[in-house]
Amino acid sequence: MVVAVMLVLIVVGSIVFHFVSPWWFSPLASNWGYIDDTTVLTFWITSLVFSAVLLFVAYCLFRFRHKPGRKAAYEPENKRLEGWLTALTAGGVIAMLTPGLFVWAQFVEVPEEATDVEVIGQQWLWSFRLPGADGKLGAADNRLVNFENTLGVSPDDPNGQDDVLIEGGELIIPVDRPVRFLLRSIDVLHDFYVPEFRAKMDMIPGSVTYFWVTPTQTGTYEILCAELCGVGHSYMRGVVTVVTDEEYQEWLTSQVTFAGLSS
Ligand SMILES: [Cu+2]
Repeated sequence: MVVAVMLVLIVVGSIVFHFVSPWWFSPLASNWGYIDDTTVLTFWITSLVFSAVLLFVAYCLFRFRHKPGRKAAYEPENKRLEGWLTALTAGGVIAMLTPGLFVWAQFVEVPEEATDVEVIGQQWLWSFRLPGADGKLGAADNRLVNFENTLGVSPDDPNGQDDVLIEGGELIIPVDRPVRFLLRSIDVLHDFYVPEFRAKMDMIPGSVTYFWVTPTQTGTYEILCAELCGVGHSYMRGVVTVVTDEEYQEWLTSQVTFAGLSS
């Protein structure tokens, strides 16, 4: 009986906690509201199942509690019940996975007009490279990394000469424009994550991963590393500021280019 009451309290407590909890999504600042929708749907389905299972166990504990002389009925097989439970479970899993597949299809399809911005992760700071006036990023290779060329930008690629390099500083991007983040790591695994954008991706040394996002709100957001990358992992934070297009153009032209740095 005590256990049955405890189970009911756990269900009630979990629901109350869900609604009064201060730990909820940070305000959305990108086009990825769909990701919130799929998360909320998963919450609904898993909490319904969680509550149903616990309340059922509590009911059974109460209904079939010990009484002198009462004997348990042995029923190892029940085809009908098994059929029902299999169908319900399959339905729940499909309901959780299907919306995710639709969102994923959009997530991997980068809009043609997206601007490339390179993000470079290293123990334990964030660096960025933005295309200059030509709108194109030059080639880069981790094998070119040295003390003068810390991000490994190819000095021979003409497209890279006007690239803007920001080492360990603040990333500025324009609002309402799709951005494709090209993600590189020059040492170990990292993961570029801006909670307000609701998107993240692992960065793998030797390859270039990517995701795209359209920031929809101006403001300053924190960049986190979401992949354990050594003792400084929790300090690996950066800042991205989303500004209006005019502010962005003004800021971009005031930056030093790769050619300017190497001359
Ligand atoms: Cu990291």
